[in-house]
Amino acid sequence: MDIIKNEFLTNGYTKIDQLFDSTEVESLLVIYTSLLNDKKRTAHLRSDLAGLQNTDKTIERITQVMRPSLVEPKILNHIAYKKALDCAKKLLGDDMELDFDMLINKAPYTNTPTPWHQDAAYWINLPDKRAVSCWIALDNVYENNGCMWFLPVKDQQILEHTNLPNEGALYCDADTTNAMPVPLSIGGCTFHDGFTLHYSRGNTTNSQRRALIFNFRPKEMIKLERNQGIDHTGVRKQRS
Ligand SMILES: O=C(O)CCC(=O)C(=O)O
Repeated sequence: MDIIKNEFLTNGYTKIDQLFDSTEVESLLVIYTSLLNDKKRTAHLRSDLAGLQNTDKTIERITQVMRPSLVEPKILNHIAYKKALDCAKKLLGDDMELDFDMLINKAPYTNTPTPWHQDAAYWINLPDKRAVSCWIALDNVYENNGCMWFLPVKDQQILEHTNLPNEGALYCDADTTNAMPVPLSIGGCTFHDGFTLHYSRGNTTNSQRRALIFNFRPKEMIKLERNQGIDHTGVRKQRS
Protein backbone atom coordinates (compact mmCIF):
# COMPACT_ATOMS: atom_id res chain seq x y z
CA MET A 1 0.00 0.00 0.00
CA ASP A 2 2.97 2.36 0.60
CA ILE A 3 3.89 2.37 -3.11
CA ILE A 4 0.27 2.96 -4.05
CA LYS A 5 -0.07 5.82 -1.55
CA ASN A 6 3.13 7.41 -2.78
CA GLU A 7 1.96 7.17 -6.38
CA PHE A 8 -1.42 8.67 -5.47
CA LEU A 9 0.12 11.57 -3.54
CA THR A 10 2.69 12.26 -6.29
CA ASN A 11 0.57 11.87 -9.43
CA GLY A 12 -2.97 12.31 -8.18
CA TYR A 13 -3.97 8.82 -9.26
CA THR A 14 -3.06 5.18 -8.79
CA LYS A 15 -4.54 1.72 -9.34
CA ILE A 16 -5.10 -1.58 -7.60
CA ASP A 17 -5.16 -4.58 -9.93
CA GLN A 18 -7.65 -6.57 -7.86
CA LEU A 19 -9.83 -4.88 -5.23
CA PHE A 20 -12.03 -7.98 -5.08
CA ASP A 21 -12.10 -11.25 -6.98
CA SER A 22 -14.25 -12.50 -9.81
CA THR A 23 -16.57 -14.48 -7.50
CA GLU A 24 -17.25 -11.35 -5.46
CA VAL A 25 -18.18 -9.42 -8.59
CA GLU A 26 -21.12 -11.73 -9.36
CA SER A 27 -23.30 -10.59 -6.45
CA LEU A 28 -22.49 -6.95 -7.19
CA LEU A 29 -23.44 -7.35 -10.83
CA VAL A 30 -26.85 -8.75 -9.90
CA ILE A 31 -27.74 -5.52 -8.07
CA TYR A 32 -25.93 -3.29 -10.59
CA THR A 33 -27.76 -4.86 -13.55
CA SER A 34 -31.16 -4.55 -11.91
CA LEU A 35 -30.51 -0.84 -11.27
CA LEU A 36 -29.23 -0.26 -14.79
CA ASN A 37 -32.30 -1.93 -16.30
CA ASP A 38 -34.80 -0.23 -14.00
CA LYS A 39 -35.37 3.17 -15.59
CA LYS A 40 -38.45 3.76 -13.44
CA ARG A 41 -36.90 3.42 -9.98
CA THR A 42 -33.71 5.25 -10.99
CA ALA A 43 -35.40 7.99 -13.05
CA HIS A 44 -34.74 10.81 -10.53
CA LEU A 45 -31.04 9.91 -10.27
CA ARG A 46 -30.39 8.89 -13.86
CA SER A 47 -29.04 10.83 -16.83
CA ASP A 48 -26.89 10.60 -19.92
CA LEU A 49 -23.47 12.18 -19.49
CA ALA A 50 -23.34 12.49 -23.27
CA GLY A 51 -25.87 15.31 -22.95
CA LEU A 52 -28.06 13.92 -25.69
CA GLN A 53 -31.11 13.04 -23.64
CA ASN A 54 -33.32 15.65 -25.27
CA THR A 55 -32.47 14.59 -28.79
CA ASP A 56 -32.95 10.86 -28.41
CA LYS A 57 -34.32 9.59 -25.13
CA THR A 58 -34.29 5.96 -26.18
CA ILE A 59 -30.53 5.52 -26.53
CA GLU A 60 -28.45 6.10 -23.44
CA ARG A 61 -24.80 6.42 -24.36
CA ILE A 62 -23.17 7.09 -21.01
CA THR A 63 -25.71 6.14 -18.36
CA GLN A 64 -25.03 7.68 -14.98
CA VAL A 65 -27.05 6.73 -11.90
CA MET A 66 -26.15 8.85 -8.90
CA ARG A 67 -26.40 7.41 -5.38
CA PRO A 68 -27.54 3.91 -6.46
CA SER A 69 -27.41 2.87 -2.80
CA LEU A 70 -30.38 5.18 -2.10
CA VAL A 71 -32.47 3.02 -4.44
CA GLU A 72 -30.96 -0.33 -3.44
CA PRO A 73 -29.40 0.03 0.03
CA LYS A 74 -28.32 -3.63 0.08
CA ILE A 75 -25.56 -2.75 -2.39
CA LEU A 76 -23.80 -1.08 0.57
CA ASN A 77 -23.17 -4.53 2.07
CA HIS A 78 -20.97 -5.55 -0.84
CA ILE A 79 -17.33 -5.97 0.10
CA ALA A 80 -16.36 -3.35 -2.54
CA TYR A 81 -17.67 -0.55 -0.30
CA LYS A 82 -15.63 -1.69 2.69
CA LYS A 83 -12.45 -2.44 0.76
CA ALA A 84 -12.53 0.86 -1.10
CA LEU A 85 -13.15 2.79 2.13
CA ASP A 86 -10.20 1.04 3.79
CA CYS A 87 -8.00 2.11 0.87
CA ALA A 88 -9.34 5.69 0.97
CA LYS A 89 -8.44 5.89 4.67
CA LYS A 90 -4.94 4.68 3.94
CA LEU A 91 -4.55 7.21 1.13
CA LEU A 92 -6.00 10.30 2.79
CA GLY A 93 -6.66 9.62 6.49
CA ASP A 94 -8.94 7.84 8.94
CA ASP A 95 -11.64 10.53 8.72
CA MET A 96 -12.56 9.53 5.15
CA GLU A 97 -16.17 8.49 4.59
CA LEU A 98 -18.35 7.67 1.61
CA ASP A 99 -19.81 10.92 0.27
CA PHE A 100 -21.61 9.37 -2.72
CA ASP A 101 -21.62 6.38 -5.01
CA MET A 102 -22.57 6.29 -8.68
CA LEU A 103 -22.68 3.88 -11.54
CA ILE A 104 -21.62 4.72 -15.08
CA ASN A 105 -22.22 2.42 -18.02
CA LYS A 106 -21.07 2.90 -21.58
CA ALA A 107 -23.44 0.97 -23.81
CA PRO A 108 -22.08 -1.14 -26.71
CA TYR A 109 -21.13 0.70 -29.92
CA THR A 110 -22.03 4.13 -28.49
CA ASN A 111 -18.51 5.47 -29.04
CA THR A 112 -18.98 8.54 -26.84
CA PRO A 113 -16.04 9.80 -24.81
CA THR A 114 -16.43 11.13 -21.28
CA PRO A 115 -14.69 14.49 -21.79
CA TRP A 116 -11.64 15.72 -19.89
CA HIS A 117 -12.61 17.20 -16.55
CA GLN A 118 -11.72 17.58 -12.88
CA ASP A 119 -14.28 16.24 -10.42
CA ALA A 120 -13.63 19.20 -8.10
CA ALA A 121 -15.28 21.45 -10.70
CA TYR A 122 -18.61 19.75 -9.88
CA TRP A 123 -18.22 20.30 -6.15
CA ILE A 124 -18.61 23.26 -3.84
CA ASN A 125 -15.46 24.85 -2.49
CA LEU A 126 -14.70 23.15 0.82
CA PRO A 127 -12.01 24.18 3.31
CA ASP A 128 -10.56 20.66 3.49
CA LYS A 129 -9.94 19.63 -0.10
CA ARG A 130 -9.00 16.00 0.49
CA ALA A 131 -11.14 13.78 -1.74
CA VAL A 132 -10.58 10.54 -3.57
CA SER A 133 -12.68 8.73 -6.15
CA CYS A 134 -12.47 4.99 -6.55
CA TRP A 135 -13.44 3.79 -10.04
CA ILE A 136 -14.09 0.03 -10.09
CA ALA A 137 -14.13 -1.97 -13.32
CA LEU A 138 -17.01 -4.44 -13.55
CA ASP A 139 -15.89 -5.48 -17.02
CA ASN A 140 -12.37 -5.80 -18.34
CA VAL A 141 -11.60 -2.26 -19.48
CA TYR A 142 -9.16 -1.05 -22.08
CA GLU A 143 -8.84 1.91 -24.44
CA ASN A 144 -11.51 0.80 -26.95
CA ASN A 145 -14.30 0.28 -24.45
CA GLY A 146 -13.51 3.28 -22.24
CA CYS A 147 -10.90 2.66 -19.56
CA MET A 148 -9.92 5.71 -17.55
CA TRP A 149 -7.11 8.05 -18.67
CA PHE A 150 -5.35 10.41 -16.29
CA LEU A 151 -2.99 13.35 -16.36
CA PRO A 152 -0.70 13.75 -13.36
CA VAL A 153 -1.88 16.55 -11.05
CA LYS A 154 0.07 19.79 -11.30
CA ASP A 155 -1.64 21.83 -8.60
CA GLN A 156 -5.01 22.40 -6.97
CA GLN A 157 -6.17 24.81 -9.67
CA ILE A 158 -9.61 24.20 -11.13
CA LEU A 159 -9.85 24.94 -14.84
CA GLU A 160 -12.86 26.57 -16.42
CA HIS A 161 -15.43 23.91 -17.30
CA THR A 162 -18.49 23.96 -19.58
CA ASN A 163 -21.43 21.55 -19.76
CA LEU A 164 -22.02 19.39 -22.81
CA PRO A 165 -25.51 20.20 -24.21
CA ASN A 166 -28.61 19.51 -22.06
CA GLU A 167 -26.68 19.60 -18.80
CA GLY A 168 -24.37 16.82 -19.95
CA ALA A 169 -20.93 16.19 -18.47
CA LEU A 170 -18.59 19.05 -17.64
CA TYR A 171 -15.53 19.40 -19.85
CA CYS A 172 -12.48 21.60 -20.04
CA ASP A 173 -9.61 22.29 -22.42
CA ALA A 174 -6.29 20.87 -21.36
CA ASP A 175 -3.02 19.76 -22.89
CA THR A 176 -3.44 16.00 -22.65
CA THR A 177 -0.23 14.99 -24.42
CA ASN A 178 1.09 13.17 -21.35
CA ALA A 179 -2.15 11.40 -20.46
CA MET A 180 -1.95 7.71 -19.58
CA PRO A 181 -4.63 5.02 -20.06
CA VAL A 182 -5.22 2.61 -17.17
CA PRO A 183 -6.60 -0.71 -18.44
CA LEU A 184 -8.02 -2.95 -15.71
CA SER A 185 -9.42 -6.43 -15.24
CA ILE A 186 -12.79 -7.03 -13.56
CA GLY A 187 -12.52 -6.08 -9.89
CA GLY A 188 -9.55 -3.79 -10.46
CA CYS A 189 -9.84 -0.11 -9.63
CA THR A 190 -8.25 3.29 -9.93
CA PHE A 191 -8.13 6.03 -7.29
CA HIS A 192 -7.99 9.67 -8.35
CA ASP A 193 -7.85 12.98 -6.54
CA GLY A 194 -10.59 15.59 -7.07
CA PHE A 195 -8.19 17.85 -8.96
CA THR A 196 -6.84 15.14 -11.28
CA LEU A 197 -7.81 15.56 -14.94
CA HIS A 198 -9.35 12.42 -16.39
CA TYR A 199 -11.39 11.14 -19.32
CA SER A 200 -12.38 7.95 -21.07
CA ARG A 201 -12.78 7.09 -24.74
CA GLY A 202 -16.07 5.88 -26.18
CA ASN A 203 -17.08 2.26 -26.17
CA THR A 204 -16.67 0.87 -29.70
CA THR A 205 -17.09 -2.78 -28.67
CA ASN A 206 -20.10 -5.09 -28.66
CA SER A 207 -20.42 -5.29 -24.88
CA GLN A 208 -21.07 -2.94 -22.00
CA ARG A 209 -18.44 -1.07 -20.03
CA ARG A 210 -19.72 -1.00 -16.48
CA ALA A 211 -18.12 0.90 -13.62
CA LEU A 212 -19.07 1.49 -9.99
CA ILE A 213 -17.60 4.66 -8.54
CA PHE A 214 -17.25 5.88 -4.97
CA ASN A 215 -16.25 9.28 -3.71
CA PHE A 216 -14.70 9.62 -0.27
CA ARG A 217 -13.97 12.81 1.66
CA PRO A 218 -13.59 13.87 5.29
CA LYS A 219 -16.65 13.26 7.46
CA GLU A 220 -16.74 16.93 8.51
CA MET A 221 -16.75 18.08 4.86
CA ILE A 222 -19.67 15.78 4.05
CA LYS A 223 -21.54 17.42 6.94
CA LEU A 224 -20.74 20.87 5.51
CA GLU A 225 -21.97 19.79 2.07
CA ARG A 226 -25.23 18.37 3.39
CA ASN A 227 -25.83 21.57 5.41
CA GLN A 228 -25.64 23.44 2.10
CA GLY A 229 -28.08 21.05 0.43
CA ILE A 230 -25.42 19.20 -1.57
CA ASP A 231 -26.11 15.47 -1.67
CA HIS A 232 -24.94 14.69 -5.23
CA THR A 233 -28.41 13.97 -6.57
CA GLY A 234 -28.94 17.32 -8.29
CA VAL A 235 -28.07 19.01 -11.59
CA ARG A 236 -24.62 18.91 -13.12
CA LYS A 237 -22.89 22.28 -13.20
CA GLN A 238 -19.61 23.90 -12.35
CA ARG A 239 -19.68 24.83 -8.65
CA SER A 240 -15.99 25.64 -8.03
O1 LIG B 1 -16.62 6.29 -16.34
C1 LIG B 1 -16.27 7.27 -17.01
O2 LIG B 1 -16.20 7.26 -18.22
C2 LIG B 1 -15.90 8.55 -16.30
C3 LIG B 1 -15.84 8.44 -14.83
C4 LIG B 1 -15.48 9.71 -14.15
O3 LIG B 1 -15.37 10.75 -14.73
C5 LIG B 1 -15.27 9.66 -12.71
O4 LIG B 1 -15.37 8.59 -12.09
O5 LIG B 1 -14.96 10.72 -12.12
